[in-house]
Amino acid sequence: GANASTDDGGASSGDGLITVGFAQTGSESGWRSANTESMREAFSEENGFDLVFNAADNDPAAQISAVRSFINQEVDAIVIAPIVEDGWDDVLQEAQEAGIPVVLEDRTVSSSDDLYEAWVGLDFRHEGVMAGEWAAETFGDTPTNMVVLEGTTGSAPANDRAAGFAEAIEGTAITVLDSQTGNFTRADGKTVMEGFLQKHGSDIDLLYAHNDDMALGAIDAIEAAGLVPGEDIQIVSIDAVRDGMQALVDGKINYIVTCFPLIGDLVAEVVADVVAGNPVEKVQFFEDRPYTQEEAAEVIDEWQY
Ligand code: GZL
Ligand code: ZN
Repeated sequence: GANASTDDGGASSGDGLITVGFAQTGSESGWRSANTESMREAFSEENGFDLVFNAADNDPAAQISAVRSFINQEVDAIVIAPIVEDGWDDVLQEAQEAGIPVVLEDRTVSSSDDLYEAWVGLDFRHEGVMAGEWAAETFGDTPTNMVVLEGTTGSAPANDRAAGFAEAIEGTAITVLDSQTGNFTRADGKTVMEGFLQKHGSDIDLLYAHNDDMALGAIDAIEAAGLVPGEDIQIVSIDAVRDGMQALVDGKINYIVTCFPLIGDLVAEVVADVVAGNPVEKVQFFEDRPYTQEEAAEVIDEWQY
C-alpha cells in the first residue's frame, strides 16, 4: 500500500519503490549488453526499484531527450551512461533544478561535477596505458606501423584510451598509419579495417582497437584479405568480453585489457544512498587488468561476461 511518507507528487511508484530513469547508450557492443543486464538485475523491484529504461541507439540527442522525459516524469533519481562527454550542462542543470539527483555509470561527462552526485565507472586512461605498455614492450624500438579503431567519437573511453596509449608509447618506434572511429561496433570495425587494408595492406604491423567488438570485426577483414590476425597483424584490445577472450585464446588477438561491465550493484547502492541523503564518493572506479593469451586460457571457462 502507499507509504504515507512517500511524496506522491512525483512518479515515485507510491509503494516505497525508488523510481529510477536509466539512460543507457544503446546496444552497440557485447560489453553494453553485459552492462545493461547487470543494471537491470541490480535495479530490480525486489531490490526496491522501479526502473524506467531507455536505450538511445548511440544517439546523443536522443539520450538527452530521454533524460528530459525522466525529469518530466518526476522520477526519484536518474542514471546516465553518457554516450559522449560534452553537451550535458543544460539538462543536468534542469535535473538539479527539479531536485532530481543524477548518477553517472560507466562513462562520464565534461560538465562540472557539481552537476551530478557520483560517477561509478572505469579508468579508461589507465586501460589505454596498460594496452600501450604492452605495445611498447612488444615492439620497442622496432619501426612499427599501427592503425587504430577508435571508440565513439567524443566518448570518454575513446578520448582517454587514446590519451593513455599515446603516453605509454612515447619514445618508441611505433607510428600511427591511420586512426578512425568504428563506433565500438563489430560491423564498423570490419568496414574501417577493410579501408585500412586497402590503403596500407601488409604494411600494417599492429592494430589497437578501443574495444573487442571492433577488433573482432577487424579480424574478419584481416582474414578476408588473406592475412593472419595475431601474427601478420598483431592486435591489442580492451573490454575482455567472452568473444574477445576466445579470440585471445585462439591467438587472433595478442593482448586484452579488461573493462569491467558488471557494475550494476554498486551503482544501485550509490543511488539508494543518494536518495536516502547519505554521503557518497564522487568517483568510484573498478580495477581493470590485462590478459595475455596464456592467462586467458586459464580463465575462459568461467569467464563472467
Ligand atoms: C567502456 C564502455 C565502452 C566499451 C564498449 O566502459 O563505455 O562502450 O569499451 C562499449 O564496448 O560500447
Ligand atoms: Zn598502471
